[in-house]
Amino acid sequence: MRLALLGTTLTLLAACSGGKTACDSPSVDTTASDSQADSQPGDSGTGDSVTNQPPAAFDVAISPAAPTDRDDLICNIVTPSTDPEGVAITYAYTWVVNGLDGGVTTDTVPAASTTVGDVWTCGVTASDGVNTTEAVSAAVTILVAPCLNGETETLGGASYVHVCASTFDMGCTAGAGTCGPFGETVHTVTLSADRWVGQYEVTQAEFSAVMGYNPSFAVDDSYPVENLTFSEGAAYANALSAADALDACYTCAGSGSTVACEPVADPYACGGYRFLTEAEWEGAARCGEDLEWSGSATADDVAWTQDFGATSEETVGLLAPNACNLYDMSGNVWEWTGDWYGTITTDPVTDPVGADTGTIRTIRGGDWSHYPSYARVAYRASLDPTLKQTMLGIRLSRR
Ligand SMILES: [Ca+2]
Ligand SMILES: [Ca+2]
Repeated sequence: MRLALLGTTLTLLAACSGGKTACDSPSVDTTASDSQADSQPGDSGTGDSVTNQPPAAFDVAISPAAPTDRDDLICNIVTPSTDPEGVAITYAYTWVVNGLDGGVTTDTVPAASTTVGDVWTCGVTASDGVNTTEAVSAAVTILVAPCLNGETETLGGASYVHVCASTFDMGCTAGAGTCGPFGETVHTVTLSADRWVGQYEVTQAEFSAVMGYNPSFAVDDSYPVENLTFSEGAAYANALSAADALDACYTCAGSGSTVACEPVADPYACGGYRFLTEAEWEGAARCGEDLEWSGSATADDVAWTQDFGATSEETVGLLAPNACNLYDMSGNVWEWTGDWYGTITTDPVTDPVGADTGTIRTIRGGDWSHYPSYARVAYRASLDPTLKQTMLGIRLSRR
């Protein structure tokens, strides 16, 4: 009997030799005539000798095995199936996410379709054209991608870049140029959290759209907003926080150009939009490099300064960015930081906040009207926070 079956099988195989289409013919099943105990689930036909066996068992696995939301998911056939009759196997993919149809029918789920916390499995059906055999992968859970310096994200309607937690030397380092007279003491700073930092100085268009007025002296939508007090900038940050239902990082009274704002006690604990601390500003400006200006050892590559002979600030983002994809950290307009200006010592510090109290706040980055030396990453300056300058603007940050 086995011999007879084998003979029948060989006959059918020969009939299939023209290719898959021939084997798919219903006549394959109807030509068999006897009733076999070795009938297999998935065999079509009428309980006959079932010479057409389903594809052999096979294995599939998703790579990477520990994906993040930055990875495509790829369903790999680890051990291919084979068909006992030698018919070419075709595979069909069904992805399941969190127990529901994932809506993907190819071997790849693009990263853009996954979300942190999703649990994905890949089901694959091997077919010989008549019979099918299925394999299901192990489940993978989408993890949070590790911080990547310079990765961009739109927050509050503006472009931000990721600046990852780091430890770096701040102040008068080897690459920091001819150090200024204002306490650029070299010390090691640890910033313990990743942050999103505004890719550009806040523009006049962005500020006026939210605040309803433009305090700037040289008016142009694409220019950085300038000529505003620390508090006017803080009020703008609070407005963005309110729009995104985040913590307010400032306590403010009044409105418009006469608003008065004070920062919350611990800026690092605030979830809303705020100025960078001085250490955060320099860490972002350096972005792991030791260059005199933010992104270059040559000022004119990256910084609008007096070198260009301009009569006002420039459109943001026209020169080269630094390693974190940040533009105009050096030059164009100074930027308010959140710190009271204070003396820096050589002690290593973690998440520093500047002086406890003060009357002047630290500003950073130099501007279009001053020498390039003011735009050095280590250069420290300060201003009474109730004052405003046509060469002083803002850049915001949030966690
Ligand atoms: Ca088969
Ligand atoms: Ca700047």
